[in-house]
Amino acid sequence: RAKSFRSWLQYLQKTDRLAVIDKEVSLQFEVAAATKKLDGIKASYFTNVEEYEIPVVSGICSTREQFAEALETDQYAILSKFSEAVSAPVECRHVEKRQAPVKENIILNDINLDLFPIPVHHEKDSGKYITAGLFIVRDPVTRKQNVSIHRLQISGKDKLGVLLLPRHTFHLYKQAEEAGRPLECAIAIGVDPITLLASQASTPFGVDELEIASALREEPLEVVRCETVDIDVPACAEIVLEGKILPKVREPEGPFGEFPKYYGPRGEKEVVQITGITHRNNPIFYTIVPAGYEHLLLGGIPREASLIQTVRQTVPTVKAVHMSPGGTCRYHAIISIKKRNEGEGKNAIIAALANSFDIKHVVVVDEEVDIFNTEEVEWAIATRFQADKDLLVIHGTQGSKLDPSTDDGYGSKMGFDCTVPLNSEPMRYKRIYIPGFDDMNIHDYIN
Ligand code: FMN
Repeated sequence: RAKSFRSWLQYLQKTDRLAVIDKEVSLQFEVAAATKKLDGIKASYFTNVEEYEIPVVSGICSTREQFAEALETDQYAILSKFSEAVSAPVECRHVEKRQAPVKENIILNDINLDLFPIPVHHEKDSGKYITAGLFIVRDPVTRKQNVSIHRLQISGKDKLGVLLLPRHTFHLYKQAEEAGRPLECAIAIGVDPITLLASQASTPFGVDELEIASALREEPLEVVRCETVDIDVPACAEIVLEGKILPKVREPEGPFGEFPKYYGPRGEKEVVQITGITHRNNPIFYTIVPAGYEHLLLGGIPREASLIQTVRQTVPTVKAVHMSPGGTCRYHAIISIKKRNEGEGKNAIIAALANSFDIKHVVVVDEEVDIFNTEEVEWAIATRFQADKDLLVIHGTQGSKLDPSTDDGYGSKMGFDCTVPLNSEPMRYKRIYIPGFDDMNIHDYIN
């Protein structure tokens, strides 16, 4: 069901989680607004987008349950399944161009991105943005590909502005630029939800996220070589833009409404020159509305998979981790542990802060607290935490540059150890309980 974008849409439709919107909608805010109204409830499929024959889809995975369904597992096993795939990637399978749906239409001349219905999402955005393209580049030395998602501003009919934060794609681009070369890239829009999630894996440099997608899918992902660049892309993608990031060229990009629900600033950014376009017959354009659950969870789940492993190295009894949506699924980590030794709560905080520079606040609770229930977590902070001994503050650290309360990322970190002291006398932290409550069916008592 999650092997291609289209099969996933069919599955959502069959299970009544796809809202087909036939009313004419504007690309300017209206697509984003309707998608946001349905966020976490249904995916949206806009059949009638102003001046376009091509439909727009958004919100294809906006709950944790949907990611679990795509991965054919349950919510609690997502992280272990994801971690296993990251540690054992599987090679993709190359297919002939004639077997690849994405090659049904090939455009090499008169490239014009106006062909596609690309939305403007938020009030102060600088213009139209592609937000859901897998950005694929290749390391010329190892020939391994790297996959991520980057916001892409439409800067001209064949030109995109791109935000490359200092991670793997940026590193490969800098290497190329220092050698005076462009970095070839391909942008695959409309891929299955598993491949989308795999693109967000936190991996060591040199791991190809498409191979992680193959491991997660439990069968090799079919890929096909591009027309104008030496890059392999998912053969079933709806649309592929081929191009190169130009060396020594920077142009204005932004502002753009980002995942923390603030605007990332306008600045001089790298530029992608488009050299070719391929797309399926009757392509569907896919967009992610920034800061929606789809965006947050896509980043959050792979981060959780990496976080639990890091914490486990220090506190083997870690039970669960949660990057909560209120913390943008990036800045807040909530961790439950079975504390066996005094001090392990603080050790878990330190491990979590070391896992990712994005993590800013950590809450550690005992294993019986449901960390996916924010009221339970707040209750643990309210009743199991004293600031003079349970608070850890670290000043002068690097965090997310998109957190407006930092000075370009420079700020502070904090951890709350809300675990109960091991030597506390038994009644002091005993939760109140009404015997029989759990097994009671209230409908046996009311009409
Ligand atoms: N990372 C960026 O550097 N720039 C972006 O504009 C950007 N936009 C994103 C948009 C979405 C919808 C999502 C889900 C993620 C975005 N990211 C962006 C995060 C990267 O795709 C992600 O951190 C990725 O794992 C980086 O991969 P890499 O370390 O292999 O380069």
